[in-house]
Amino acid sequence: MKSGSMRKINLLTLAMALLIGQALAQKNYLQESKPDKTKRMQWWDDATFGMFIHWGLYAVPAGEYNGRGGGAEWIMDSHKIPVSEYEKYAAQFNPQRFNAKEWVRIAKDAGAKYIVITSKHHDGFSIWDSKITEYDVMDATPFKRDILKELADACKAADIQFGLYHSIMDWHQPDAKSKDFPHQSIVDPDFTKYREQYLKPQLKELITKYNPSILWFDGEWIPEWTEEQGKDLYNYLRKLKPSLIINNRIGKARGGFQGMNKYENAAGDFGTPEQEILKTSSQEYWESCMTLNNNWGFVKNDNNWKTAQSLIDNLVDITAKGGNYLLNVGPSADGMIPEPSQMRLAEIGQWMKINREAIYNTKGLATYKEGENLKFTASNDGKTVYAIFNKVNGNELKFSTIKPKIGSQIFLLGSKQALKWTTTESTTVVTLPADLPGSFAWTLKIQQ
Ligand code: H79
Repeated sequence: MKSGSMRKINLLTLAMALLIGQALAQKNYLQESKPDKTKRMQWWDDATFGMFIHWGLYAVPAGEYNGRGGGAEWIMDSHKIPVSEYEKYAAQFNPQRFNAKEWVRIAKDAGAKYIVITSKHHDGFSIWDSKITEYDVMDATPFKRDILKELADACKAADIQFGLYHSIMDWHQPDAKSKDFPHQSIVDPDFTKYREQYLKPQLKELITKYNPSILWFDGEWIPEWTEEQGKDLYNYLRKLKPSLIINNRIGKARGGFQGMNKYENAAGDFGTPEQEILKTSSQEYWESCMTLNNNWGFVKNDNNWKTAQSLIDNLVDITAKGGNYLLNVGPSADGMIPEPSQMRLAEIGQWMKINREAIYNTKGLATYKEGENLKFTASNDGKTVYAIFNKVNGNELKFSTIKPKIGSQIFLLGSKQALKWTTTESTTVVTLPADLPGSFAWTLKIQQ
């Protein structure tokens, strides 16, 4: 039998539990402390290099509609293809050569530490087994395999972080119809309904089923989407998975293709320059996403491939400015990452084998400017400086913005011999070996 005071204590405990529960439920993830954010972002910041994958129904037309070229993942819009027409590509989507393990191997061998794949692009097609729509790979295609499940599993097995790109704009959901795309003839769209009964449930499904580490939003610029909705979504998602890392396109703060925020206290964890690299470092986290040729989605006639040299130069430039590099592949409708993409990724991987130390777990030293051919990074503890150069004049490398301490040892990554160096008031001169290891760019490791 309980005494009166016991009952009081029990009631008090219950009331406290309810209060705590409520506080937790209302936790505002937008007010995270700086140390908490630093901790959450650490693996991502250290990873530096990721592989983006744009894959969906648009791989079927591959940049051509009714004999006319133009458009890749935007082909539905470029040619004003009606929804009922575009839907027919689903019947042709049967990528028999798709092999998740192979894609993850390609990413890992390139040195990528994470992948981000389009769960749904602007065309609205879901490449996973979604219970919320039949416009997905299971119900609408002959392929009937859960692409995201296979990739999430392969990533887990290979210790690669798994991320999902997700378009807020959706050209297939009638209620998501935007004023910006008037060619979809839908009367009375209900954007709130799309948001609450389609977008959020699909994202919840993605988080519960595939446990992504990153959510990468896009298509946020339609006028129907607001910063307030972005903030609400941010809290909703972090509550489902507190460690999630989410890009700034969840809200409205992005200032065009340069990708950084136009105002303070916006939703999202990192800026997203698209097809460009910041001029210098930033106080904010950022990631440049870039293509290997001209397009994100597969386009059969797009042969404008970047050279391995320029890709590695970009990686070094971005790392030296403290950013991440998200490099895209657009697999074809048979499930293959294009051969020219594979070749370039493999070249990056070869380069990474020698120079990885200067890239991962580093911070950028963008204030040290020595022209376009010499960039600096430092180990997270600041004790080691890396000087990465892509041009050699004779057998000497000279620099003046960084002065090695007396007694510092200087090595070339990929060779064991300590190098001779001298320094004057203004300039340090390092004598390089006759044969440099590997190609494209080389790294001096300066132990301070
Ligand atoms: O998924 C890839 C592209 O399909 C998608 N983002 C990458 C990662 C994309 N690239 N470009 N666009 C979409 C076109 C968007 C152009 C604009 Fe705007 C939207 C011009 C004006 C509104 C973004 C926001 C650029 C300037 C402001």
